[in-house]
Amino acid sequence: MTSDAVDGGDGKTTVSVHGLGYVGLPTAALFANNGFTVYGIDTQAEKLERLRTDGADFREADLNDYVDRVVGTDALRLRERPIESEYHLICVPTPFDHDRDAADLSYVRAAAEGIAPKLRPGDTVVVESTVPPGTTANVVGETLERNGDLLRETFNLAFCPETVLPGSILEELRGNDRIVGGIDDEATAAARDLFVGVVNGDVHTAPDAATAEFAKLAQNTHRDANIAIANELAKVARDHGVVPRPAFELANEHPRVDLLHPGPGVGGHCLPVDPLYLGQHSDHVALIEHARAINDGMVDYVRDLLEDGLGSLAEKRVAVFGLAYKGNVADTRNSPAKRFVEALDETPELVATDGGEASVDVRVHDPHVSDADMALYDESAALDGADALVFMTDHDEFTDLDPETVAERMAGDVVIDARGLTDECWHEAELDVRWL
Ligand code: SAJ
Repeated sequence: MTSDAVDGGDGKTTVSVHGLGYVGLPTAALFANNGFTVYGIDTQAEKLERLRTDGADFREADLNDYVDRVVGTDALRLRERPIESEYHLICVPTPFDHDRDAADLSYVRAAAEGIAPKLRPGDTVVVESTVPPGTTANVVGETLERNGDLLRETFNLAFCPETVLPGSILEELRGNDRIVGGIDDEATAAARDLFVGVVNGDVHTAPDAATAEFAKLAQNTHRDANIAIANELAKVARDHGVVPRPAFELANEHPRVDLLHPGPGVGGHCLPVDPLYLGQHSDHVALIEHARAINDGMVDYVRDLLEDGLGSLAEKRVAVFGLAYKGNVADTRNSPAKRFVEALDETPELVATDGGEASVDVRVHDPHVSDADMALYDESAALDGADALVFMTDHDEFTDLDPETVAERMAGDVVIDARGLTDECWHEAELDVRWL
């Protein structure tokens, strides 16, 4: 053992988690809470310092406790540089580079470069970041070999996709089934051994790493495409004068029909991006790309509904309820609500009643979001005197609103419900509700 080859001093299995973001931090906490000695590696010193002093910056109650219990203890040791470990989990971001039309694998490469010199025969590297099929064996495998002393046959390399669902991170991390696929049977078995120790779900083995990588992308692509058909059918329903959601509920009475919920589009760190990875080495993605375009186009559709309701946006006050990408989370990554607000703010050529230039006064309210780079209003400041109210996120707080009170507080009567939060009572309160 070299000077920095720490085994926790107590014979516990050592796991290094590379990248302490939305996926890595809960993953590190999961292992640290289950009897492993965990090294939380992140290249950002400020992030580590924040973790040490303030604990987790997640806003999910259960998860905070779970993380706080181990941060700063011997179970979870925070470090800036890689260290020798039996297992290395790569949990770094893999954003989509729209200019190159390809996944940006620079963080994955950098993590592998850091791990390579610390790798010992028999150690196991597991990629958790979502990547195009072939990345684990080719990009990660080659980077590890090139930057270290070991040949691929001497260490284990596998892919095991993360299953983090904002809003239920802890529950799903512990309870979901996992898929593991190694570059050979030994690697698959080594990665499987690790996860069976911490998850309650089944750990399924894939024939190879590429199959596991593909399966992860297929899951999120399936969901994105199913949301797209719900969105398209909602628009068609409206063209026929049919309110979409009640019609969907009836359609779903069929045992083999399960329409998802229409909405203002798809946000978050996974669904808007993962389907694009499938197009990297394949031309057979017409439906997948079309589904992406339908979901991205929903922001403009909601904007059109609003403009139809108000006649013109000029000099109007619009209350937007919800900035997070989905209900009951504080996460605004790729949020359709954010794009909607930006589109309203940038509405061109609005003319005031006196013939001058006009703008639209957009007031965003989100009880879950506090760190957005746009101004946020409390409920009254957003709602009182508004000409229109738009529901962009299905937070529980919004379903508790009383339509009679809302009607009294607003100056106008237009309500655009892109999330199915309101019912007939809102019409009875003489509000002009337009449902998606
Ligand atoms: N949405 C709809 N209609 C629906 C369902 C969702 O418009 O019927 C929208 C949401 O409002 C949100 C977006 O889709 O903007 C995505 O939300 P989500 O809850 O479907 O999924 P994510 O992105 O939070 O997490 C997904 C999950 N994948 C699947 O359900 C297949 C999660 O299990 C994965 O762990 C996660 O991606 C991931 O990390 O890959």
